[in-house]
Amino acid sequence: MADTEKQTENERVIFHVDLDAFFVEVERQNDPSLRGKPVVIGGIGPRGVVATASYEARKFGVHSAMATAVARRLCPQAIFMRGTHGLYRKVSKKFMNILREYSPNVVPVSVDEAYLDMSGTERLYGQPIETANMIRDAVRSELGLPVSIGIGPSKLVAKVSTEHAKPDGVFQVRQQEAETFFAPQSVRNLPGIGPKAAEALAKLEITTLGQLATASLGPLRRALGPNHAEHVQRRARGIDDSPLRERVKAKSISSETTFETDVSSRSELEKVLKNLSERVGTRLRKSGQRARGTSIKLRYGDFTTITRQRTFQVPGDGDQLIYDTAHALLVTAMRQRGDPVRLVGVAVTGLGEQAAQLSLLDQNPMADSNTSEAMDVIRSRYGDEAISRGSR
Ligand code: TTP
Ligand code: MG
Repeated sequence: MADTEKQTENERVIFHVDLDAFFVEVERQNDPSLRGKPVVIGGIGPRGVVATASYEARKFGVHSAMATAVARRLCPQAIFMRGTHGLYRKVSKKFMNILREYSPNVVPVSVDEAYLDMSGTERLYGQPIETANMIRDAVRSELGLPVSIGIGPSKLVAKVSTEHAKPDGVFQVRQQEAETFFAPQSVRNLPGIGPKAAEALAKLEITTLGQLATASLGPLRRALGPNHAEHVQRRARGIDDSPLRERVKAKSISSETTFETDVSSRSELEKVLKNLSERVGTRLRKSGQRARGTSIKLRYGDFTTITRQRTFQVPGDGDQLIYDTAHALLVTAMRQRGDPVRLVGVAVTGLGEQAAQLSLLDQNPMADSNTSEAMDVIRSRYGDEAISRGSR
């Protein structure tokens, strides 16, 4: 007993704070008639993709990254709208500022999500659950938005707890409970396990975190890669020692495609470039950042690789801006060398808050992001796009 208490005392207290159905709830603030109804926000054109859905619409199976056409079939009575991206960014800033009143260690991870280190704040605020409810009340009264908080001894456990807190709740898991709490859950609930990894694990008949935690390492290494297996297995047991601020935010976001057979047709390359630009744009907007420029990467049949980069006049996050710049780079590169291409990649570079602030000077900063929304091609949350630190 004494041991357990001591262990609990030494535990870190991490909050994972995540707004509920963020885009929808912001729209509801503007238009209260949307409350209580199924609402879907995303691209509304034929290729549109759902950015988010209200919990009323989720009951019908609608979710982020689904084709809007499918969402319409599942829930035809829902209200479909493109949303107002500029507003979400402003609300996001206010949200982060509220969180900063409760902890000096706030690490935003996306527009509506942050980790807070609340270790040792009991004297100041009381028990973690009470503190979490104070924060929720503050967000509700200052922004009118519902928010959920997961509490854990690590970022990992806090994040998984949030899924159990939602919507509009709090959920705490202690270190000693973490392994048992994780065991029955699907491997997909472990952050970092995407559809591909889940598929590889399913082939080994591993579908739950409990099975993953006890699987033999040999096959696991083959399925997940030799460097990942042990790390993933520790996480499946609810173990995560990573510091709150792991690394600086991604300075670039990139996505690339390798062709089965080398391509020299300009129109085909343009089509792929457009698709990659949209993917990268979606990730960029979800991260709440703006970019200073775009780069493209071309690998030719003989494996020589070139990259070309161009800075935007004003930092931005719109698909059209990214594509136009990438396209200009492609045209120039093809003029210099018209050989068949094996791989093409697009990246946005120079991401950051500063880029976002600079863009406020722009007279019409939101125009392009709004159009992009209708074009958003949102893959799964842990899709195969690379997020790199901009070393190239
Ligand atoms: P999430 O926090 O993942 O989703 P959510 O806030 O809508 O719902 P909840 O947290 O209650 O599950 O993402 C925050 C916002 O980011 C979301 O409102 C819309 C946007 N988004 C996308 O544009 N594309 C996506 O694929 C995802 C997951 C989110
Ligand atoms: Mg959210």
